[in-house]
Order: sequence, then C-alpha cells, then structure tokens
Amino acid sequence: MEQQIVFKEEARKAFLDGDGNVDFGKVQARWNELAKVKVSLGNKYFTPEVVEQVKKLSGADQQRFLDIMMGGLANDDSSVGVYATRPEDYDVFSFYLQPLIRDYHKIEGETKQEHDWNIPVDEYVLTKIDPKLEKVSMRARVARNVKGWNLPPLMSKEERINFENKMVEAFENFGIKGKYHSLTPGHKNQITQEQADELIKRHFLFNDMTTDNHLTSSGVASDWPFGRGIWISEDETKMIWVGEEDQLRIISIVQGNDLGKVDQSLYQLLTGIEKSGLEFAEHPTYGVVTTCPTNMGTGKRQSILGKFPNITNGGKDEKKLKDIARQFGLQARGMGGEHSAMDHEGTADISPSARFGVTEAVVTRRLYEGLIKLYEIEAQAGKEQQQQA
Ligand code: CIR
Repeated sequence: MEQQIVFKEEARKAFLDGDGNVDFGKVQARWNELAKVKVSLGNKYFTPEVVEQVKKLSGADQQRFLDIMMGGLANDDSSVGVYATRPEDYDVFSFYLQPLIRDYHKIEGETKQEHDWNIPVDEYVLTKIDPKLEKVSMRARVARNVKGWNLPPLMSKEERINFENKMVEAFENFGIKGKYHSLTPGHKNQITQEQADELIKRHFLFNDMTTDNHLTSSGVASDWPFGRGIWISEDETKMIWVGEEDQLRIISIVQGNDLGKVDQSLYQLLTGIEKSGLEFAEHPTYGVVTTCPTNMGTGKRQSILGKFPNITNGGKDEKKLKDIARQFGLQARGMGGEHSAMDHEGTADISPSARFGVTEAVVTRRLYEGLIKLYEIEAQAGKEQQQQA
C-alpha cells in the first residue's frame, strides 16, 4: 500500500483553533484515537499535567510543542512520536521530554552522559562467533547537530542551504580526501538523479526523505532536496550525510570482521571534522543533542548486516527476529533503513538500541555480545528446521 504523505504545515492545521492557536483538546482527541492502534511514547507522556504546564508557556512555545509532537500525531505506527525542533527544546519542554527519554532509554536514577572512545581492536571479532562471518558489512555512525542552528524539523530553506555551504567549506579544508555530492538544485557540487540513485543502491546515500511520512509530517523532510547531500572519502569507507534527520550523520562503513576497526575509522572522521571548527550541540545531562530523542546520549548507532534465514523463515517472519533481537537490547531493521523490509535471506541491520547512559565503547561491546546470542539462536533454528525436514 502506498503510504500517505503529508507535510508539517498541512498536518498541523488539524490541531489549531480558528485563531491559529494550538487546540490541546484536538491534540488529546487525536492521541485518544491513536491509542486504539498503538501508544507511542509521545502519546503516553501527554498527560493533563503536561497540558497544564504547556499552557503557561508563550503562544510561540505552544506552537513548538505541537511541532515536536507532529510526527506522532500524523503516524499510526509511531513508537516514539516526537522530534525536537531546537536544542533548547530539551530544557524548555523537559516536563514532557525528560520522562519520555528516561522511559525509552530505560534510565533509573541520575544518569549523566559520559563519552569513551577507547574501543579495542582485535577483540570484538565476528569470526570468533562464526568463521563464516569473514567479510561482513559493518557500519557505525554518530548523529551531530551544530550549535546555534535549528534542528532539521524547524530549519528554513535558507538555513538548510546556508548550513550545507558551511559544511562544504569545512569538507574542502579538513584534511581527509573526499568529495561532496549535493542534491541541492543548482549547487556547484550537484549530482544527477542517476548518480544519487547509484549512491542509494550502494547504501551510502539516504533515501528520498519525502517518502517517509514520519519525516514529512514532522518537518524533517521539508524543502527537500535543498541543503541535502553526502561527503564521501576517497576510499569510500567514511561519509557524512548533510541534512537528513540530524544536520550531520558521521558514518564509517567497513567490510570485514573487527567491530573495533569501524570505531577507529569513525573516530578519526569525527575528530577530523570537529577540528575544522564546528561546535556540536551538547546537553549537560543528555549528551549529544539529536532530533529524535532515541539518539540522545552518544548519538552512536553501530550495526552489521547479518543474514538470519532460519529465524525469519526465509525473510517471511521479520517480527520474530525483531522480537528476539529486542530481548538482547538489539534492534533489527530491513536493509533500507528504519521502516524498510527484509529480503528472502532475512538480511537485517542489527544494532544495540541504547544510545544514552552508555558510552561509545559500551555500544560496541553490546553489539558484539548481542550478536553472539543472536547467531546462537539462528544456528539452533537451523538445526530444528533440518530435523523437521
Ligand atoms: C517513531 O516514532 O516511530 C519514528 N519517529 C521513529 C523513531 C525511531 N528512530 C529514529 O527516528 N531514529
């Protein structure tokens, strides 16, 4: 079924009164309706106390509060349902976002985000789990947003274009050899649609953001494709997305079997770009500031592409893999990103879900330890299927 696509400006109209002010009664009614299908975290934490608090804020802040919830209000399948629009949202609306973040990241007590990039090479080696895992596509990324700019849901077209140009300057001078490919019409580095399609096919470039209603309804995908692009290193192991869900996604992709080597590569890229003078938005408690609260903390997501034909019964039972992965603190996705499907071999992108309250080093360890368990179950499922055959 073709997904219905609605952009933020249109979607938010349903929650305004005749004077253009936010109508919290309409918001509540929509959350009630959605609760019959699925309760997102945005829905769960929208309580009468929250409404009371938000009504004390200015009209502009009330509009921002609506913006934050738009992804959830416009999508039946939202599990989180909120996106921040500016770094300060995490403080201004902390009465709403703090419990939600704590719930998602399973934080009890006080936690302050710490960073630790001390990740061993030669330890988290996939062939130790299964000798067949010799050449695996391994990926790690960190999300970053630069201080002083709105987050993508609130950026204007001009801001998106200016931000991209600021990054192009950084890319030209930051010392790692590579090339920037822009999707912005008329940009000096603009690539053709065919070139973009080729980069998407190779899993380098992100998909057309206007095909995902979570991104359109929240404003993340607004002004597409202006201000969007990708920098790719000469050896094609390092890349930086500009203008996706976060202003920057700093990525390393390595074919091999040592998870630590991906971190090494990613850290080199991250510190390189940081030295070019960018100051990233950081929250005193939550760490790295990201558009989606799921990425707060380290902003780091590390994954491998693995095949799980037995657990998924030839890719037909994705849910089973997702459910098993979840028990081990992992998330299983299709190959094309967040809401995509798996193929007939049950190829899935597996990553630890936790980003906050863990360090960068712990994310890698959790991935490795989770994979040990997941491949054990895959092997077991294979044996059982053979016995039944
Ligand atoms: C949802 O609420 O289901 C979507 N907004 C997706 C949230 C999860 N992750 C993400 O955006 N990085």
